[in-house]
Formats: sequence, C-alpha cells, structure tokens
Amino acid sequence: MLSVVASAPAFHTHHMARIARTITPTLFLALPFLVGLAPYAVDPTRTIDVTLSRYAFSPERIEVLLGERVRLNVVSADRAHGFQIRKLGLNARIPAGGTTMNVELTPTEAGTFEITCSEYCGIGHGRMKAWLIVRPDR
Ligand SMILES: [Cu+2]
Repeated sequence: MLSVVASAPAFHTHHMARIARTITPTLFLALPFLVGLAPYAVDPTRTIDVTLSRYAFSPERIEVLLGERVRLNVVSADRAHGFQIRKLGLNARIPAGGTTMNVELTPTEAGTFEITCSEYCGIGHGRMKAWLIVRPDR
C-alpha cells in the first residue's frame, strides 16, 4: 500500500489539538504526560524524517519491519528531487521550498530496496542513493 500526499506542516499540532480537545476537561493536569504518550497510543505508524539534498539522502539507511505501517516525511533541503523505490513502484516528487511530502507504505516483502533520486538535480544526481531495509523479525 502506497500513498503520497503533501502534508500540512503542522500535522502533528493539529493531530494533538484534536486529541487535546477530547481529553482536556478531565485530564488537564496530566497533559504533559499524555502529550508524550498520545502519538504512540493512537497512531501505530512508524514515522521517519528523510531529508534530500545535493547529492545525498539522510538517513541513507531506513530500517523498518515487515508489515508495519511506515510514514516517511520527505523534504528537500535545496532544489527539487525525487524519492523513488523502483522495486516497490514508488516515486514521489519532492519539491523545492521545504514542503514535506508524506510517503506512506506498508512493506509486504523483506529485503533491501534501493532508493534513488528520480529528478535530475545536478552533476551528482546519479550517485544519490539510499536503502530501505525491511527486516522480517520483530
Ligand atoms: Cu537527483
């Protein structure tokens, strides 16, 4: 399952605001504790921030588990790039200007999948590489 959407930069803020509205009246004093806990309690998706720049991905190794829901928050630090995992049929354009793109996937096959840049970004474009490592064990 794959999807790519531009995220509102304040996604987590809005998310937390929604949670806060639900629990605030009775649990206001416990809020600092709940703020830390809530994202895991209500959203089992593993979220990983990925930054693209000339000419690298950071991190270069993205390790996830087979079957887990993963959301990659992918952003460019300079010009437009592409985030492509050819073996998974995934390709997202990552625009210049710092817009975070949410790339969501649930790996159904263990293995190592090459990530490349799919948008020509300069002399070092061809050496832009990273790896999605899908581990079968928990
Ligand atoms: Cu490129």
